[in-house]
Amino acid sequence: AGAVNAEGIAVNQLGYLPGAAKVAAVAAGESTAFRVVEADTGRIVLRGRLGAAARWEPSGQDVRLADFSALKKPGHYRLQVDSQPDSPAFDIAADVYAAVNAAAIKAYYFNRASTPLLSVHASRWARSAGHSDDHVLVHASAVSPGRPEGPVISAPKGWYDAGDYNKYIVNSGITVYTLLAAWEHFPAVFKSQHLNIPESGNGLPDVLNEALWNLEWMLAMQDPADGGVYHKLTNKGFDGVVMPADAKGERYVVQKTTAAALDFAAVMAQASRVFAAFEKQRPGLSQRMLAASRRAWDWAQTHPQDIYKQPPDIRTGAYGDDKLDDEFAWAGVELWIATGDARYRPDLKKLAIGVPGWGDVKGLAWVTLGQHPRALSQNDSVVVKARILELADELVANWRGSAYRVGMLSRDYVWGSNAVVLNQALMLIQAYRLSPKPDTLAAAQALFDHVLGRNPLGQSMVTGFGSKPPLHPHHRPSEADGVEPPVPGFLVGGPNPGQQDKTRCPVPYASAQPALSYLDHFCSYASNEVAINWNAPLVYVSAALQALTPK
Ligand code: G3I
Ligand code: 9MR
Repeated sequence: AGAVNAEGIAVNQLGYLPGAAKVAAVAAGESTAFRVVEADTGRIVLRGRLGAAARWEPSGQDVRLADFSALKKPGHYRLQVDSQPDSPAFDIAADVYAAVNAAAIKAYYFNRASTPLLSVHASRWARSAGHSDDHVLVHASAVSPGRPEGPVISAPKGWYDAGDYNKYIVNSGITVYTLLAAWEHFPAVFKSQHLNIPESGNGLPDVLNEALWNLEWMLAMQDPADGGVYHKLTNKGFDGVVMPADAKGERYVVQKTTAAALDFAAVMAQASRVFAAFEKQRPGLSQRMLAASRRAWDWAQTHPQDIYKQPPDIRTGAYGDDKLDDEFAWAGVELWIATGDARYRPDLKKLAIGVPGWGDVKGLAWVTLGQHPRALSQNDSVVVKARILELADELVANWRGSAYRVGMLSRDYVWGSNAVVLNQALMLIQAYRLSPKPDTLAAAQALFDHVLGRNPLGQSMVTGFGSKPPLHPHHRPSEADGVEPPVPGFLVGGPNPGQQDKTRCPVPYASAQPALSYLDHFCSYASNEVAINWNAPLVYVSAALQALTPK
């Protein structure tokens, strides 16, 4: 860390698809020209002029852009500017994002609870099982009035949320939705993908096998007595830096909330749609999911405002959200599309759009609506398209107006900013699917590039990928396993000027600037943790670019 080197050339460290928009960012200096050379021979393959120097507000630095989209020939290259260090080497190739897409899904396997990771699947990151979660106490906050206190439930499987070992329904909702949406929108990317997980080869695509690991846990989080859904399954406090098998704290399910019920209802309705096509492999599953979804929805109708309130003896993540109209709209849309029953249909004219995140899911409703034109009336179709394009216009304008050619504004750099980046890209991709304009895809590509190294830190934000990947994520297994490289395929949270962890860190952040507030140190849970909801748009966007970029 320390002073930020404002020199250098930042590129997507993986590289670019042949037909993609290709932009590098260069710290502004005297030079006004760039060249692209073959990394191995130094032979010049393209010369170009740099754009005018301009200040990028989120980093406070002056930058020039190099557009080398004209170079389409597959190869291994570097970008050069006089009196600057060369860019990292990168590829132009038709399969340049296949490995990161596969690893980003496999990362979920690495975060599985209740099962050992065998070396045949997990290689050097093999580990013993953690958290059987078959003897979970129902916390006092979750016991219904008039019912006996202190029952025990079984809710095994699922993924650890992040660098901690707890399992949260709210965060699982958007995560599983995004993975299933990737499958629904771009099945060709996943059909023959082999992730080498225990279920591989069982007749389901691996992305669905992996999603099922968490869906099965989610189903167990619904109280069969009333259809309500527990907010989380957790320890009382965060574990120390130990492997899952050595984290032996008592486990609790805590409070049934409206947000949990609705996120659950939304995802189960979507999953029932997806798994209807796999009735042969998983008989009855689709119907079971739809029934679970309806019950959770019904529970939410009679408990419309049960906000999560962290009990005094529970200190783990809250995922608290007191604004629930977006959850109602999203669950309503999913149930409406899954059943055709107009009773679930929200008033689309009154429903706003936005970039989704765990606490704001209305954007997901629009994603689903955009995917199901045949379920919509003529009028609805017009509203859906208008709303999605309206958001995309705003995001494209931010991209066009950005000196860095990345549509992130200073205020977008929050805890988990890398997921803001990729969820912006995800929403642009929805617009591109409805109205394929090159700038829309270029703006999405730019955001993807940003988390793969085209940023002023020259930092790839995905473990195991790029020339400068994160080495010390806030991920307990990666820290405790004695294996030098962290578990691969995880997107870290990214720059966050909140720096909520800074008093716990022995070294300072790179800078206070929004886009530079990042620290590759285990201490930094506010900028360098991993999380299931952050990885999901990485899966989605890497698949989408592969599927949609013109050859
Ligand atoms: O909502 C306000 C917004 O109005 C304000 O403008 C903005 C300014 O910073 O802050 C917003 O609140 C932020 C909130 O996330 C919503 O995005 C808080 O500052 C920020 O501290 C909060 O961060 C959350 C963090 O937990 C702390 O609660 C992250 O979104 C969330 O991803 C993270 O999740 C944790 C789990 O609790 C535990 N497991 C790990 C996981 C990842 O770190
Ligand atoms: O490891 C925890 C991480 O998953 C959370 O996102 C973060 C914020 O809630 O908290 C981390 O745990 C820290 C705790 O809050 C304070 N003591 C140090 C813990 C990190 O090792």
